[in-house]
Amino acid sequence: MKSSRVRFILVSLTLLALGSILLVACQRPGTSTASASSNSTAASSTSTAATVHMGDANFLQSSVTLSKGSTLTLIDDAAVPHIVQNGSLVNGSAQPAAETGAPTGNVQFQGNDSQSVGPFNTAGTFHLYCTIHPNMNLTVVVQ
Ligand SMILES: [Cu+2]
Repeated sequence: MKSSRVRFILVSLTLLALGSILLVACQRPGTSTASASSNSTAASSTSTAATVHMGDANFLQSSVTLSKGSTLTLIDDAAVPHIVQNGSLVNGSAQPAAETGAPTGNVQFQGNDSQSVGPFNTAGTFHLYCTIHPNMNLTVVVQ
């Protein structure tokens, strides 16, 4: 009687242990993805909803990192218009570009407004500039 009871307890414990191992194994893909994306958030401020502010004649940061498929929100903090498009300014002269995966066309700001740009569905490095202001460049890194 006693030995069969001990055996029953041992079998139950083994099943419990196996069950919890299986649970951990099943959760592993989700947990590792979450920790990977939070790591990159800490390292380079990767986000699914990145935001860059603009001042009187500049972007308030020179580069932003987005995760693939996400949209960039540009916020005009000044009462000044901006016209943002693909390309860059080199020594104040406009070099329009047509980078594959970059947004096409102008994104226009009247002042104290915001627009979303994208989505950026291709990984890579893209360049945006303002056609009004002579040194207003933004590098967009999509990962
Ligand atoms: Cu501008």
